[in-house]
Amino acid sequence: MAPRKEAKVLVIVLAGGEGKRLMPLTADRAKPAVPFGGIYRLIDFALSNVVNSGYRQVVVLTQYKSHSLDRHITKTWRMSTMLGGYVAAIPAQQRLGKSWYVGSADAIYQSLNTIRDEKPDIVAVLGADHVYRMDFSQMVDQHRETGAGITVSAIRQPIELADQFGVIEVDAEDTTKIVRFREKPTDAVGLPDAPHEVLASMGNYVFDADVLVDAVTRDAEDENSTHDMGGDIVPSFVDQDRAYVYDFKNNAVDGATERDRGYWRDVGTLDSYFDANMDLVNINPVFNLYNYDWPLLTSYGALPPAKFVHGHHNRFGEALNSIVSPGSIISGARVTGSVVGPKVRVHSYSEVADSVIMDNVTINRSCQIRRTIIDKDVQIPEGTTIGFDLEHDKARGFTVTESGLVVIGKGQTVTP
Ligand code: ADQ
Repeated sequence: MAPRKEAKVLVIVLAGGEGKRLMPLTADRAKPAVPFGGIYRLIDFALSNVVNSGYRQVVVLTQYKSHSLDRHITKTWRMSTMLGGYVAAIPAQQRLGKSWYVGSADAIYQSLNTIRDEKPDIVAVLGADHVYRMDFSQMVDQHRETGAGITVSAIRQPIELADQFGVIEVDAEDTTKIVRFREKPTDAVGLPDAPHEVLASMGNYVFDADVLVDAVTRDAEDENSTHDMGGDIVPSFVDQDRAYVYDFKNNAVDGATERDRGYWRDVGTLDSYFDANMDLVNINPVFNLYNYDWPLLTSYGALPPAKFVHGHHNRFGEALNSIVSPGSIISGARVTGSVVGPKVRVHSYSEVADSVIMDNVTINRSCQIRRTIIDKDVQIPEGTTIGFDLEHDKARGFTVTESGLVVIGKGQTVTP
């Protein structure tokens, strides 16, 4: 048999998410631009997966507070131009007529000129705010083999989270076929072999290009539609019996270990965002940043290496079970179980535990900080305690989650 022609794949990354539940981290940036793991932004995971999957034609649809996202994409991802492709950010204003779009299907509809210009065979539509490694070419291969109208990638999730996801029910005989898809149901039923789990859509879809063009064009003309990929487009393919599922557990990226295979986190809330950061500093991490066979690409400028300094009165500057980014200096202070971003200073007699500290934060002397997320450009004055007296933390204007996590917004003024 002659080998099948390689499909020409265009990737559309949906990066317009507002991320309300991540406030204050999304106060002045889109959710895909939220820093993660010290030197990354959330969108870097999706884009690294795209590039590592061998795809080079990528458009990123942005809208909400997209300034820092656009800047990051331009700075980090222009190298793909050198690889004979492009990663282009298209803000909502540059698309058809309207200055703002309604739902994710409308975003694609307004960008159809890109598909017409590129003439791809296949379009992969991907979310931009999950932490994972995935080889999309394996999903595209399955799509082409089954002849599906749409292929949706899916992973099992606890049933309590069903109302945050598109929930998939498959045919009992042919488990790749979707028989029902409901967006964020509040009455989901567990899986036959696992009553406490549901099969959740990961928000990644593969289409034949002409099928996608047709689907979003019809959807745009439908006055009853909310113009949402999960809410409208996927169910319309299920109704036509043309929707298939790609099971993420079959995906294998180069260099994956038994332990981090199948890792995928939706970081939609402050607690899940924090937990996913903590996954990185686990002694035996469930998400392995050090897999150089499937590199995670990003950009943080020309910064010097992190430094650990012997501070006052024989205090060692140290970080244990932590990751520390370039440009940071820990001097006579102790950091444990934490993710430390670039250009952070931690001064003598301070202790930081189980926290996420972003770029350019200064923690002055004799501070005690635990279970706290500190966004960029915050100055912590000498002798400040955070994360111990949560009422006091609230009174100072910090966000405190139900689980007792403290969050300080970008540039927020902190009093001791
Ligand atoms: P949600 O993430 O809640 O659920 P949505 O808010 O539409 O759905 O976000 C999906 C992606 O599109 C995100 O990457 C987001 O940044 C982006 N986005 C949102 N609105 C956009 C817009 N108007 N224009 C451009 N981009 C936009 C989705 C699916 C569920 C699935 C979960 C998995 O709808 O079925 O289970 O993702 O997390």
